[in-house]
Amino acid sequence: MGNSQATTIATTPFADQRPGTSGLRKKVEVFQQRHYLENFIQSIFDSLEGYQGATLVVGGDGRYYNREAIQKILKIAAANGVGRIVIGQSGILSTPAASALIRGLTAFGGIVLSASHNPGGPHGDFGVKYDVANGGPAPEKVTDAIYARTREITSFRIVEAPDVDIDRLGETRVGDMRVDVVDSVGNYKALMQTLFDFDRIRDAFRSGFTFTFDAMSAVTGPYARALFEEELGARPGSVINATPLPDFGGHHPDPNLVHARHLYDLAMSDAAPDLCAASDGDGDRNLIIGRGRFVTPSDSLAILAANATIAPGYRKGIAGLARSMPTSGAADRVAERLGVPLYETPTGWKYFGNLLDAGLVTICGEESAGAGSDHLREKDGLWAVLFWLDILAARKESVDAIVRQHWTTYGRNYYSRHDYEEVASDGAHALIDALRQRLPTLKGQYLGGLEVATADDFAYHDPVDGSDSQHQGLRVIFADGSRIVYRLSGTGTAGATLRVYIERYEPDPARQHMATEAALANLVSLSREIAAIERYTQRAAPSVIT
Ligand code: VG1
Ligand code: CO
Repeated sequence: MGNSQATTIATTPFADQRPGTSGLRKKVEVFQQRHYLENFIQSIFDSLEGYQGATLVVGGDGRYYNREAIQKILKIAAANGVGRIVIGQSGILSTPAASALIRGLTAFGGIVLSASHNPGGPHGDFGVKYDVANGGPAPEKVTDAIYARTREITSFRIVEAPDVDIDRLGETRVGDMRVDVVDSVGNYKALMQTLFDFDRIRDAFRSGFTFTFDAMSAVTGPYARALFEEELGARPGSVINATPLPDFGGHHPDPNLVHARHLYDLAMSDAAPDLCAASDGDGDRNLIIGRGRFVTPSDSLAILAANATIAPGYRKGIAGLARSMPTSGAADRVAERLGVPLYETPTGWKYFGNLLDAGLVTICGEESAGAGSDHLREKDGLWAVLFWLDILAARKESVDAIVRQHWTTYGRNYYSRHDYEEVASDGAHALIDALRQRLPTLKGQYLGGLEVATADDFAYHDPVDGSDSQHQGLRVIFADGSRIVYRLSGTGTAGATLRVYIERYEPDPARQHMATEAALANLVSLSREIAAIERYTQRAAPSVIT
């Protein structure tokens, strides 16, 4: 094969390379250890078959260590006989743009470098995720195989070659492998154009629709500028924090009410634009806030689904909906009314891939600010924002009016997630173990005046490939449909993060306008009592509420 300059380097395994909810995420310092990245990349190749001579896509969210990692990956890929690598210019590809590129090129797969919404910089986080040929995150059986390989690896292969100039567009070579540096934005923009009515959105901006998009100094800046300002005519300056920075300006590129507080404040102020939106470090999440109205991600998913046929790409209707288990049941009511199936999957986008590939679902989403459709196999932040823009342009109503009308029709799912971040890992696991033990005894009990209808440890059976995934979150479901869900995060890099998801359904329009905090107060205190959170975590209150 074309790897004449390849050398084999002896190495020893690292014990901590198990991919989590979305790839391997660790502190930058961990990735900088000698051979740490090399081992993981070689383990990916060792677990795959058929990539010799094939095309792979590589890119990342531009965070610190992105460039170094790409140079190493190029040399390891060349040594392993990859035929061609397509890289986003300067090594930048948003997670959805990488997915679009893999699909557009019918590539073998891709390596995406990101730790998403986690902070960046020399002391921040880094991550590596392998995407398969459908453009989606590798399924569990692949990530399990990669992890198994990392436990046994004894050597990796690498070519000695000069670094590639990844800032210059065009073709070059590493050893015998072809490398194409491509425009990161063009291909993605073309895909969006097939889904939404750009003329209609352009008209809305021309008629004075106002919009602020916060790229949070992360990967979506160049995409957002090209789409919203240059293509669709949003006022220059509508996209803020548009330059991707390796440390995201020292902030968490997490579009939620804590880390994008300034956007929330703007949306609630007298100077509020019609729509405020944001995305995360790697561009797959979205935040939607109308003037005076924050839209919970679970509601946003339901509203997009209910209005889907407005957008040209979905005019024919949707085949089905999918949501992760902790996501609220708002989408279920839309599915019911549309007469289409609703699939409930474990947390993480990798579980949607099979359903999308099989044509069983068209739109899917997660409570963690992720939504997407069968146009890709990743969640897609800018897609969600464009979808909202298209709906707003067509309906000519405010975000607030659309949300309220949705609740009147379908009922409101009050919803909140409480995160207890970076608690001691032992305590967090003990909490989950203890609650899991008690689940069978909870059914039929009255807690805080509410009867427990079911309490279980969520497991998922994939209807397409027949695989089973166990222990995907503990659910306490009450007779009135309220729910408390507990699970441990699979994306953190320090200690453990306990996520508690709290939900209550309110069908009565007269009672749909309470503050979420008040509407959920009883369930929130129950959530702490049931799991004895303070006893196990030494935390009386969560660190982040979204
Ligand atoms: C979190 C979210 C999950 C999401 C995942 C990756 O995982 O809860 O819904 O799919 O992040 O999103 P966890 O295991 O920490 O709860 V991203 O934008 O970080 O790639
Ligand atoms: Co992300």
